[in-house]
Amino acid sequence: MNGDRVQLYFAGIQDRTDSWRQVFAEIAPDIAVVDRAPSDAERATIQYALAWKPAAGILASLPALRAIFGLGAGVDGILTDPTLPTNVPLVRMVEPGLTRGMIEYAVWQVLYHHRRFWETAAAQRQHRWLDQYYPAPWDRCVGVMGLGEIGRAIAGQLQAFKFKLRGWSRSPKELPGVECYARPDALPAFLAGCDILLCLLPLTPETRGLLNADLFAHLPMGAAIINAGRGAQLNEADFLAAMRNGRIGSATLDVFQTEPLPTDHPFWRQERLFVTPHVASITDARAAARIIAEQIREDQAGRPLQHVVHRRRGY
Ligand code: NDP
Ligand code: OXD
Repeated sequence: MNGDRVQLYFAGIQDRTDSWRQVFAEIAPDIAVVDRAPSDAERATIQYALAWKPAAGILASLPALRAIFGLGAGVDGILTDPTLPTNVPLVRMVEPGLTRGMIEYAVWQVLYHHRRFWETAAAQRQHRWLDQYYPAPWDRCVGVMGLGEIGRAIAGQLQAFKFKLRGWSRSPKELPGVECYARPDALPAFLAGCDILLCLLPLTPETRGLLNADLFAHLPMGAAIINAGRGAQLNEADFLAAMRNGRIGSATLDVFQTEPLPTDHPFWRQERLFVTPHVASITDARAAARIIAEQIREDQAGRPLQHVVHRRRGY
């Protein structure tokens, strides 16, 4: 405790520390932020942590920890710590601003590939007037991998454009206007119709390397891929080969195995590949601080936390 205030330790939130400190000071003055290496006395009393890529072992060194709040929707950067306490709930970020950003990004990129604007941009660089043909959206199928908070919201918005929509998830779903598939055995059937594939999966042992040559082979020739899930889901060598042989016609990648993407990485030079620097969406610190402060108050009052990660599933 810091006076009678509960303490929230910032664990590996990197360059966002200043803005998050300010937001908590403004929105939740009842919470004391610890944004540097904690003293021994603080270690003994810190009850909550806000984490993105914490140093391995740091969270295990806090014996009074009651909950870890992930700064983002994906908690893979926290779960990589082998010493992460298993008895402390890990809460992932569900925040309307984060979802809205993902909707904007996904709609922009689905339309970019649907209308082949990558071709228009290439023609502009050559000062070339390009007559383009494109099919009606109802003749184009968009497949959404991951029908969680974000995937569902995006599928809902894409309906306005009248695309044919498919979705794939771990457990079966029923969503209006979306042909839903579940589990690995349904993956080939799901992929077979997807002209534009959008990956919004969390990184888990099951999804690591999932976007590989076997999966690409089930897609229609020339399909577009958009990966805004996690970089480690994509087998980079298989992806480059699939772009070369035309199985993948065009792509957008927001997430990479190594971030920042190394300056000499072949992705930078790939025609028909649009690279964005893990900016599909960002957590709105102000809204998130309100959500975290509310969750802390609920926990202090003995009520359950929301959006707790299922450790065995990994998301
Ligand atoms: P959720 O936990 O709400 O949803 C995850 C979805 O993935 C669920 O539908 C789940 O299925 C499905 N899923 C998980 N594992 C599998 C599997 N093995 N096979 C099939 N489906 C699976 O997460 P969010 O929607 O909030 O976020 C998804 C991910 O998006 C994040 O983990 C993060 O990696 C990424 N993200 C990226 C951002 C960026 O800026 N690039 C920003 C925000 C998020 P089920 O419904 O059956 O549980
Ligand atoms: C997230 C992200 O997981 O920004 O929220 O990648």
